[in-house]
Amino acid sequence: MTPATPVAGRDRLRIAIQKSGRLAEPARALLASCGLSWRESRDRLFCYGESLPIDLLLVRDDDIPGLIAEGVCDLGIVGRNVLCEQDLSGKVNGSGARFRELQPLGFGGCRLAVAVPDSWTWRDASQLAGKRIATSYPQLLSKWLAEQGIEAQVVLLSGSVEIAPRLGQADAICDLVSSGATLAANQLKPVLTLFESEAVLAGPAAELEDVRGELMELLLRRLDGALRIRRSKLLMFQAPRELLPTLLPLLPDAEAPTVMLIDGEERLALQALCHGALTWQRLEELKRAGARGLMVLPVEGLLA
Ligand code: PRT
Ligand code: ZN
Repeated sequence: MTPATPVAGRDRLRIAIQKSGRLAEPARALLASCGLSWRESRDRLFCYGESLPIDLLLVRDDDIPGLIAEGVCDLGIVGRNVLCEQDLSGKVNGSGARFRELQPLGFGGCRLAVAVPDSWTWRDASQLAGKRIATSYPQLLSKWLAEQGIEAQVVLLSGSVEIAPRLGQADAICDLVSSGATLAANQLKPVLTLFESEAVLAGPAAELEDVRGELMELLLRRLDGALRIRRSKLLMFQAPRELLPTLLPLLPDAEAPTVMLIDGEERLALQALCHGALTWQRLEELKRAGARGLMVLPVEGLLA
């Protein structure tokens, strides 16, 4: 593989995303919310950017770090698990990091966990010593085992890892878990979390110097806005004027709220952009503190 040097003459930014699978739709939706649109090609592997010179390459997620490292793509949306596993294997092979995480994207959340048969009485990690552990993430698992000082046999499987103990191929597994339903269906229980993952925007280890660097900056700015919008809600309510000092501390995640006096200045109407989750519990707490007519509205656009 050649290092991440820009391919001469390319003045369009190219982003690799998963063609199909868990991250495919959310990745496209996120990029679309940044104002990108594309013309689909007939083979559906390449999408030509129409609103901006930013094209999509639709590939398998495992290929994304390599495509960035080779300079075939400038950016990619991929699970942190895939990025770190391949980063470690690059380091193990002596070639060093050629890609890096630029921005977590807030979807595709999961964790890499060790799971053991339900029948095990679990105490601690030392029980893994001398055991066979099946995984598709040999680098992340080996690194963790080395850090813990545990000697165990890593059994590399490319798929269906959770069935390995029943087939007698392994004693335990190390695999991605989200709901945990797959583990439970295979009479396994998660006992340790090695690594927390989510979809991330990945880019080359070195900065892009040409026009693509400017496009990347523009995209990162829009992504930042789009991600903030996803987390943000507009909260509105009314309350007696004198309750403001009690109500404001209940809004620690709000940007400087707008407060208007109404009803002959007896009452206030407040609106605040909140960046944390506005749960029922929080709304009930505000109501108990005197807020009335509480309303939570989605935010369509945000420009600081
Ligand atoms: O075809 P391609 O190679 O592109 O896709 P893939 O089959 O390798 O990947 P895909 O689409 O399954 O996953 C893409 C990425 O989604 C992963 O690299 C993770 O970053 C992320 N992700 C999030 C997950 C899960 N959640 C997840 N639950 N990837 C896999 N799983 C597996 C899990 O291991 C279990 O076997 O899904 C199964 C169901 O999980 P539970 O815990 O909800 O039962
Ligand atoms: Zn894959």
